This record gives sequence, C-alpha cells and structure tokens, in this order.
Amino acid sequence: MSKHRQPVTVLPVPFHHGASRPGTDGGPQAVLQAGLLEKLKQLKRPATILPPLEWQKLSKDRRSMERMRNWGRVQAMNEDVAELVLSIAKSGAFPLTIGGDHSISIGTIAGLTQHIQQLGVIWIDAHADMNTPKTTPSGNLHGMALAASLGLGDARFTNMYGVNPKLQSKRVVLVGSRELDEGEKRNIYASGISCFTMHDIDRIGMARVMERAIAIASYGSEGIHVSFDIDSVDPGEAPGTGTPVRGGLNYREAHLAMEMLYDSGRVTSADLVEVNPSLDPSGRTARLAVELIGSLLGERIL
Ligand code: B3U
Ligand code: MN
Ligand code: MN
Repeated sequence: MSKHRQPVTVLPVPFHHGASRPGTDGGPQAVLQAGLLEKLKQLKRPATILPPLEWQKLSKDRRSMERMRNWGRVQAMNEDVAELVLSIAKSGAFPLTIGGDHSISIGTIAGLTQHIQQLGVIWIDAHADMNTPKTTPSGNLHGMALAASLGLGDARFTNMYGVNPKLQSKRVVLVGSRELDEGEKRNIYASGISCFTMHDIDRIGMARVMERAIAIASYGSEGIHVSFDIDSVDPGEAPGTGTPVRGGLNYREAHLAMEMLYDSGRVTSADLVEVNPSLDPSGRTARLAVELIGSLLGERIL
C-alpha cells in the first residue's frame, strides 16, 4: 500500500508514438524540471529517478497500420515499461511512471499484474481509452490502452506476458469521462466496467464519486493502480496536453481525488501521462502534475 515512507521509484517514459502529435516525449523532463524530486523529498519519500526509457532506440521499428498506428514502437516500448515496472514493484518501492502518451499504461499494467493479484484500476481521464482497432476513429493506441488491458483488441497488446485479460472489469473505474466515441460507449457497456462521467461528478460531487470508485477498485484486490491522464483536468488549469476537452475537473476536484486516494491506503502505483510541454510554454501543466503527485503521496494542507 502507499505507505507513509514507502520509497518511490520514478520511471520517466518520454514517448509519443501512441498519439497523433509529438510533444509528450518532453513530458517527463518537464515534470522533473517542475520539481518532482524536490516534492518527493519534501514528503520525506526516499526517491529514485530511473534514466528515461529511450524510444529513440526503438524508432527503427516502423511497423504501423491504419488502425494501430506505430504499433511496432508502442509494443517495443511497452515491453520495456512492463519489465521495469515489475522490477520496481518487486523491489518494494512505489512505481510512478511519468509519460509519455497514455499507451504506456499497457506496459505499466502488464508489469504490475505480474506482481499484484486482482489489481484494481482507477482511470482518471477526459477519455475512456476504450477503443479497439475496430472502433478507433484515429488509429492512436493511447485511445486503446484500457481496452487492451481488459482483453479487448489486438493480441499484440492484449497478450503481453501471456496473461489475457490483465484486469477484471469489476475492479476498473473511469473517472472524469466527457468525450466518448460511439464504439467506446458500446465497449464500456459490454465490458461492465464502472464509469463516473463529469455529469456524475457535477451531480453527486467528487467526494462521493471517489468513495465509490475506491470501493469498487479495491474490492478483493491487493492494490489499486491510478492512471492519471492530465487531460482529465480542465484545459483552463492544464492547457499542455494534446487532446484537451472543456468541462473538466477543476483544481480542487483533481486534488481532492488524489488526497482521497492517498487516504484510502490502497494505492500501490500510479501513472501520470499526456503532459505535453510544447503546448504550454508557461509550464503550469507540469507544475500541476507535480502538485497532484504530491497529493497522491500524502501532501496535506494542514
Ligand atoms: N477517443 C479518441 C480520442 C482520444 C483518446 N485519448 C485521447 N484522445 N487522448 C481516440 O482517438 O481514440
Ligand atoms: Mn488517456
Ligand atoms: Mn485523455
């Protein structure tokens, strides 16, 4: 569990081949420059920052197809992510993956589920990332990451480590959804995962949504993985992301979600993805990311 002094190991994954536009490859550096290490020190967390995973060495793999763009590079990257995240988890540290586009979560979840039984997942995102090659409007694998982890889609991504599905839908929860493709809506219903949209947050409030989300994701599980897409936050607060959608989480809702996740004592790992500093010269998106990680790891107002 996300214990008070549990060491944190940060895995920077500068990668953009799961998305349409480049820029998220600068995400990890921006988040580090915005003071991630200082934040971890302030929280008295023993911290290790691993060297950034190099996608350049994979860039020779140009295998691609219309409905799974850059699948060769996304697959190669995720195999490395999975192995490293697994070794971090085995070491007893809290794995914190900094993306990169959201396709890297396929690897994070593949690695984690080798170590944690019945992993629960809370996917905080404007999108559901529940497309498959059949339903995708873009061919971008970051829009298929959660579906792949639930066993939906192409075997190249559903079958990593030979375990398929990696997640059970009864422990998977979407929070903050507000832009869903028609095929994704069908996939959400058919899979049986839980989904708290912005409408639900407006109606019952973030506190009740997170209470329910945590209860669902932790039932019978050894841990919860938080996959936080920065585009869940309203673009007014987090402009530096490739597919901004208006009507998102406000500043306090985002922090409250992270604070409640820490308080649950159930969170065993996290991803922070889709920070694109090339779209935000002000740097505020990366600074917000650092703050939110702080709340997830126990920072409090008083
Ligand atoms: N649902 C769309 C758009 C999208 C998904 N994730 C992001 N954008 N960041 C798709 O391409 O699958
Ligand atoms: Mn996403
Ligand atoms: Mn998103």
